[in-house]
Amino acid sequence: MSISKAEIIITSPGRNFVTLKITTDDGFVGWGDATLNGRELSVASYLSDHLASTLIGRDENRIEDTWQYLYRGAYWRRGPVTMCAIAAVDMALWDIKAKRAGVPLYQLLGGASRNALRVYAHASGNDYATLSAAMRGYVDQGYTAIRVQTGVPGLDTVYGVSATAKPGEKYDYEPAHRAADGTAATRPEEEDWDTHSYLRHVPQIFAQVREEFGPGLSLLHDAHHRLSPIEAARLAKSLEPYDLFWLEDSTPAEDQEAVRLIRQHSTTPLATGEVFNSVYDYQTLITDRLIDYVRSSTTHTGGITAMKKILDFADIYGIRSGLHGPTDVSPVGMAANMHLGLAIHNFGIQEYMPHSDATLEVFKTSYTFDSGFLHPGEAPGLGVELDEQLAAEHPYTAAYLPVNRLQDGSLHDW
Ligand code: GCO
Ligand code: MG
Repeated sequence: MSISKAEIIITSPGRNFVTLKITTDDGFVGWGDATLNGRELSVASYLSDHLASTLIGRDENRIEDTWQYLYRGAYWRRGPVTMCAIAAVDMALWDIKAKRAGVPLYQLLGGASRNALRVYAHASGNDYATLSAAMRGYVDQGYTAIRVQTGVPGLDTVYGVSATAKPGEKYDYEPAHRAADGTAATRPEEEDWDTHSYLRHVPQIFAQVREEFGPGLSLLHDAHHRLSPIEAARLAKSLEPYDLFWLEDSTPAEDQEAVRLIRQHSTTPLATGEVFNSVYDYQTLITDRLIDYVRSSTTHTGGITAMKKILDFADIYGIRSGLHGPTDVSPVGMAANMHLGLAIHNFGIQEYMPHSDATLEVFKTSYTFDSGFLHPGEAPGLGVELDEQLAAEHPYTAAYLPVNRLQDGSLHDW
């Protein structure tokens, strides 16, 4: 049995997704997520111009060897584009292997270690009343963990805050931006940022949240790489009274040593890694126990094969998973996260931003959500099938994540 076709499908049901379809010579089909938000076509080109032809004729059962061939064999290795492309191949091959065996993928990863995956939702508001109503909506749906993002007085747009979402409603607070009329964007939008106002405001919001929602609810917060090490340390320290589940990505991701400073000053649990793409990005963070949760997704980190190795490495140090699950990870990538999360012992929590209805018409999923818990379902393989005809009705439309500027006009991390 070998790979006979490798096709790349680009579709935009509400937002852009790149999906790899691998077909075997006896007709099995596997799907892999290759979506890199705002840089989608680079991965599509990597796959179609450089990888697809090398896959034809390969034994589809040799997943580890194929991974090594694409990673070690490339010479120019790592980086988000390469690792997303490898991830898609890896996911598709696992999908095929499990379909051929007739079992849901988690069975091949060791079987279920738990009944379902505890998830966290995203709540946000420009003011406290809006945030609190959004949180209430999630609590009513059974969520026990909520990410809290707030507007900041004096700033127009702040990362993670929905301008339009109603409580409990599905929303994409940050689809990569398009032109106002929905047509292709030519450049990113610009947002503004002021660290001092943010650091002053956020602890006040968490004080109100704890006061209203009590001690039991797990609260998370994402600083989205915007702080210097000492600012991040101060934020982590000032949030200690509110007992966070985690503080995410407070400093720019390249600098693993920056996290040491935060750790020295605070016992607030730390999560990082959504922009990482290799185990080496975690090496110091894990061995020196500088983080508590691994935040990558299978899509951006070389697939299930690579992510499982990172999580096994983390497990030795008592570090858990908190896999990245925004809407720019496609339903295929989310399913990969879920099967892995169900199987590993050191699962922590899964991020869950439900995809839009338009997305879920194109990607038919078999996973289920019930009272704050997700399950990947029992369909053979990953349990997601792409409707190619429908996908073709949603052509790629250029879109970019925003950039951030300080009040003096200089560029800041978004
Ligand atoms: C998160 C993330 C995302 C990213 C997005 C960028 O914690 O879910 O920060 O929302 O901003 O994946 O493409
Ligand atoms: Mg994040």
